[in-house]
Amino acid sequence: MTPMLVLSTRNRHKVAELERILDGIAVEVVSALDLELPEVAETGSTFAENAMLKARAGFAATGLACLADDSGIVVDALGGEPGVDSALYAGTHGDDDANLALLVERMAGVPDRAARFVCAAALAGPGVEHIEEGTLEGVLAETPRGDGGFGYDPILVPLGEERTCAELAPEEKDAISHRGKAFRAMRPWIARLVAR
Ligand code: ITT
Repeated sequence: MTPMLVLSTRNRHKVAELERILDGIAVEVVSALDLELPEVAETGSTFAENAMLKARAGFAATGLACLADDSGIVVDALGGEPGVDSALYAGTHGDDDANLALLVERMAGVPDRAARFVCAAALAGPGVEHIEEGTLEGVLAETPRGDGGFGYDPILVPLGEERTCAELAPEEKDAISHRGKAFRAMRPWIARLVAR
């Protein structure tokens, strides 16, 4: 029987990216949305803490090995904001359009445009807890461009690119993204866990 792995996220965009990034691992992936798991309070002060809170909650609720992602955008000129609060920057959790609009407004005319996407991936399963992190360095465009991806993708231009993340093909984003790096580093841990 194929082992099951729970993705402890309620964000459909993340589920789609993670299914692509984890493709080829011999596990059947189900999401917190599929299982209708309750929302987890993100009370940690770092991406890693919040990712592990979500992974542990998924493992506790299902008894199945569980992967979670906590991620966001860190902007130097804003002292690291919105950071772990990226999903509720403008006040309503997951309102991508309002969050993006607020960041565009706060960064209007600001010369230092350095920013990065950060992702902490957490795995919690029987006798195993592990964290991997990935970042994607870039600069903020003045005006959002592109309709791919989600969240802050239309404003982050990866270093060495002229396009925003929302103008990249999904596979191009996966190859360089914070999420791609963190979850590819997690693959051997997942493989070891399901091989037991
Ligand atoms: P779960 O907690 O259920 O996984 P969430 O959307 O609430 O879903 P987070 O708390 O990790 O997830 O918040 C992540 C926010 O950071 C998300 O709302 C996006 O606005 C932003 N974000 C994360 N990854 C991104 C990416 O690859 N591209 C653009 N924005 C991203």
